[in-house]
Amino acid sequence: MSLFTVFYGDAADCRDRLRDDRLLALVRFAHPPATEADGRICTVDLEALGSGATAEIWLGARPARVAVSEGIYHADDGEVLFLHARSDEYAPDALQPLTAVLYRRLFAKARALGYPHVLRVWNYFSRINQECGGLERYRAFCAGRHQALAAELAEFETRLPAASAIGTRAAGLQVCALAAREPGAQIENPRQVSAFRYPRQYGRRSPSFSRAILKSWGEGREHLYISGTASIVGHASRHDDLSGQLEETLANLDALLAEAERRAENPLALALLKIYVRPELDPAPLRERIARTFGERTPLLFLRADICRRELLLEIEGLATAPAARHL
Ligand code: 3EB
Repeated sequence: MSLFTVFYGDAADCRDRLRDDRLLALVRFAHPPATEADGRICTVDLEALGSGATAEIWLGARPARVAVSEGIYHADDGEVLFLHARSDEYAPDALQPLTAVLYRRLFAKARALGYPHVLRVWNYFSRINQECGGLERYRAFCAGRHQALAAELAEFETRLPAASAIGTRAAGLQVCALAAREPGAQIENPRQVSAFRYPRQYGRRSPSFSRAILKSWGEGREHLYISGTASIVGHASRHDDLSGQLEETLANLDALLAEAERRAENPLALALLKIYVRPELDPAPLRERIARTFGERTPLLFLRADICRRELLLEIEGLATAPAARHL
């Protein structure tokens, strides 16, 4: 049985993609963002760097059921559900309640559609490191997310989705998510303290996410959704230079993949990597080093973005797949 796929492409070809009735979503990275009439296009206000890849395409295994209801875009192919929503910010210091409400709405929608298990969430909002009303906006976001997930999840610590939380320039909170009918399995990184157990120095409410989610879609089809991974060992940020942070991040990805392989039915291989780099930095050395590590065959998407801890310069997320889940 075939499975939905996700791959990188050029947003300039999106007209062709939109003719495909299996399209679940086309996540376009562009600064400044253009407004799109087609709900399947989700524009994220981040500048893509370099060679061609400016969009992430989610393609169902069969024709998608697509709708917008109660302000939430959703598309499913019977097996997987993609959700997308955004909330305007009515005040810069109200990110906590805004996040809590948007998360509750997303989870309620996923549940109502028959996909109660949220596997993976992408969070985008502006001024991520800025203090507003005495609280850094990333921490306000974490507090709101914690509040919602504590209410939504019966087994909070073991059922957290994989996630990324990224700073954009556009105002408003934007959330994309992937959900399934049956749960995935939590994978934590042996080199890192679980984010949901970070000590209080990183915020009153710890970041509620799993390092990765290993999802078996049956018949040997497995996906590993890898959360944003950065130069953190234990709970502390390491290195103040880009290349030092990159090496540590690669070691973290290695350890996480090894941990997942122990739990997977099949060998996993990296299928996609997305690299978020601080806007003021030159990503060229990163590209070389990453291509050297993973081979020219792993598609890479570089984005200029802010990272959730002030001192972090880059963050890498990705998807790894088992052979049966590959058909491209
Ligand atoms: C970290 O490991 C780095 O708050 O959703 C990475 C991935 C990070 C997701 C999130 C934060 C998040 O703590 C930052």
